[in-house]
Amino acid sequence: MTTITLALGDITRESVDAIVNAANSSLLGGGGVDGAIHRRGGPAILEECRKLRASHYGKGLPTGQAVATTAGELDAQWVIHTVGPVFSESEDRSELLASCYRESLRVADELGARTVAFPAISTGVYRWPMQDAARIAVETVRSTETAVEEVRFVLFDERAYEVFAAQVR
Ligand code: AR6
Repeated sequence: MTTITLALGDITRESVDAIVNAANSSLLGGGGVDGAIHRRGGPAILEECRKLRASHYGKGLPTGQAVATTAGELDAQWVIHTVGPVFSESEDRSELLASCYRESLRVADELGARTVAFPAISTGVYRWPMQDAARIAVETVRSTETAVEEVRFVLFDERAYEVFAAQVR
C-alpha cells in the first residue's frame, strides 16, 4: 500500500531514498528542478549521467522513460532521472507523462527504494497545466503496483501545493 504525502518547498532538501528529477533527454542538466539537483548534489551525478549517455543513451533518454544515478551529496541514495513530455495543445501526450511516474516507480522498485520524492514533472519549462498534471500524477501513482511505501510530491509553490492537495483529497 503506497501512501501519498505532500510537501511544500525545494525537493533537493528532502530526505528520502530516491529523488526524481524532471530532466531532459540529454541527461546533462538544465534549469528548474534539474539545475537545482545538479547544483546541490554536486558533480558525481553529472559524471554518472555522462557515463549513462555513453553506454546506453547515445541518442538521449526517450521521453517517458527513467534511469537512476547516485544522489551525490543529496540526502538520498539515488536520483531517478525521467524525461517529461513538452505540453502540446494539439496532441494528447498524457500517456507519456503517466509513463514518467510509472517508470520512475519501476526503477525505484528495482533499486529497493521505499520512499520516493517527485516534483510536478513537466509543469515548468515544459508548460503542462498544473491541474491536469496533478490529476495524471496522482491517478498514475494510485494505479501503479509498487513496493514503494511513500510517494511524496514536493511542490515548489503554494498554488501547486493546493492543486495537488485537491487531487489527493
Ligand atoms: N524543488 C521542487 N520543485 C521545483 C524546484 C525545486 N527545487 N524547482 C522548480 N520546481 P521544471 P519541466 C518546480 O521546469 O517542466 C529543465 O531545464 C517548478 O515550479 O523543473 O519538466 C530540464 O533540464 C515546476 O512546477 O521541469 C528540462 O529541459 C516543476 O518543478 C526541462 O526543464 C517542474 O519544472 C524540464 O521541464
